[in-house]
Amino acid sequence: MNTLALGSPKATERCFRPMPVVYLSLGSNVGDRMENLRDACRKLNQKEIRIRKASSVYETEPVGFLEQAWFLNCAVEAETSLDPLALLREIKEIEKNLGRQRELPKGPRTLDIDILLYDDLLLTSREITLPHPEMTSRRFVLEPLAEIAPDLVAPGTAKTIREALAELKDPSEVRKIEGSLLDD
Ligand code: PH2
Ligand code: MG
Ligand code: MG
Repeated sequence: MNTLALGSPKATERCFRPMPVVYLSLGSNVGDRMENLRDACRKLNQKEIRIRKASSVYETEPVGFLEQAWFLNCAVEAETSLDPLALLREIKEIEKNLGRQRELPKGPRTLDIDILLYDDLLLTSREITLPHPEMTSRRFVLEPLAEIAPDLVAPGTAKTIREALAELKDPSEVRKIEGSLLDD
């Protein structure tokens, strides 16, 4: 076979390899929470990140540090050409631009974007752990995620998101509210 006619394997790979798919959890409990989430989606789409699906928005009881306002949370599925650390850097930039300061751990925040999953990657580094170590223990993460990816199995686990949600012990309250992030 004339391999030259097909182009180099590298070029072929570049054409056909699907983009990595990531799942993000977004949260806000300071200021105009809905607008902060909308703004976050707009800004993500301005980077090398394409949102493909967004869950409903949920009003959620604070977990961890209880003396703070309720959050709005949602989950999104996106494609990105960024590697995990480059994605994390862009996310930090968006959080900073939305007025987030480094506050109390688990305390109030204008915008928090957490990378839950990056393809099938299992990664532990100083900057990031994938999958997000607390994703399957938090109702405010799993309920929105189950809406957009119920059959997904996180790498390193044997359960779908739907099953993880059914077995979840977290008693905190999570209520779906009207309006989607993508109604603009
Ligand atoms: N984020 C936290 C700590 N606690 N609780 C809710 N309900 N939603 C959040 O997004 C959240 C939280 C730290 O990032
Ligand atoms: Mg967080
Ligand atoms: Mg965070």
